[in-house]
Amino acid sequence: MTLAASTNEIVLWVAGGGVVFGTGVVLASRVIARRGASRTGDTVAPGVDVPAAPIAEPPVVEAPATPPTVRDRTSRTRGLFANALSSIRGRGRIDGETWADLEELLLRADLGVGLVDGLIADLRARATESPMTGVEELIAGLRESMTARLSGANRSLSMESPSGPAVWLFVGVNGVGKTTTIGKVATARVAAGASVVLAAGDTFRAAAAEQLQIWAERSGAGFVRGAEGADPASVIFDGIESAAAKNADLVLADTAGRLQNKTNLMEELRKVRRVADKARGAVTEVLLVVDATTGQNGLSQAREFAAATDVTGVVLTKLDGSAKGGIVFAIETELGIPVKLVGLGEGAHDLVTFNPGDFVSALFE
Ligand SMILES: Nc1nc2c(ncn2[C@@H]2O[C@H](COP(=O)(O)OP(=O)(O)OP(=O)(O)O)[C@@H](O)[C@H]2O)c(=O)[nH]1
Ligand SMILES: [Mg+2]
Repeated sequence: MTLAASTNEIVLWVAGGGVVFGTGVVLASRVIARRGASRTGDTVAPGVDVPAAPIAEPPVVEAPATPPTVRDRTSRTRGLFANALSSIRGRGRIDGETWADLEELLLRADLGVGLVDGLIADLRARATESPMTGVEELIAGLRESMTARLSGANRSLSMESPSGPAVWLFVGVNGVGKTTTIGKVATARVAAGASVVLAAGDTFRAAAAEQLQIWAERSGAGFVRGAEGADPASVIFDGIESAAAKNADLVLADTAGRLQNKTNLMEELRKVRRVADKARGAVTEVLLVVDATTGQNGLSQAREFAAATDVTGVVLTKLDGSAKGGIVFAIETELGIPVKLVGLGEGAHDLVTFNPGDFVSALFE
């Protein structure tokens, strides 16, 4: 038996044991991974003995008196901007180094080469058209161009289902924060008076359903799960049917993390979507969850997911721990998918609607 400890929980691996909940203690069984029921294309070979993933019990965080803000929680990206802008201001005049500093700042914040080139070219064109009086004008110009790149997107989340509950499907690669985001969305929607059901469509990862169940209990949402290894599409279908029978407003469907380059798993997602549409409800959002700390890597994942499914919006998680907040600009301008929600921490209330004005001011002020 091995004992592992993390900041939020203690995890005990016990041979052949069941799952037991205690105060901050989760016991998870060691499992034989997917004997005979393995998903081809996944990284785990059939019949290989691997430890079950620990149940990622979400930390209990008291509801804050005021909701978290992007400004409070994005200190790493803001720090990057503050340092670069202060050294540009310190030099006082626009010269070759100024342009190089700006370019470096934008690249380090992970806006991506294409977008950075575009922004710098815009600024240079402006400077040529009417010579800039000083660095403040240059910085203001950059801020304006960046704001413009995020304007006009429709960031609303639709609950318009002609009959039955609206269904929001959460997709993305492993560990990006899909289940946690569902917990946060459930918390907010239940508090706003909606009747919400969580459907445990991640039937692959051991303990995934238990993790979602904890969120359902904490948020006051209903919960539907299937057997481990069951077809995710049928579990989500059952979840929608059960929600429809209870006149619920919203189903939040979890899915297993998957690599975007595994075509069979992407096909499985399409099937989930088809089957969900056949149930007594309507898929009104397919939300791609992207981890902001992965920067440009997250962008290429987003590109593949968008090609495989009709993604309606992005949830950008872990912006609180990332210096790569510029990925917001890259996702929107290069993929044309609106960032709708932003994750600012691990707690139930650490999710906000993305507001470009607030975000850009947080970077520049
Ligand atoms: N700091 C921070 N941590 C987050 C955020 N969102 C999720 N996490 C953490 O990221 C880790 C993974 O979250 P999960 O919700 O389990 O991710 P997932 O995408 O469901 O993972 P799989 O189901 O394994 O694919 C957990 O430790 C979460 O607490 C966020 O916005 N900020
Ligand atoms: Mg999950």
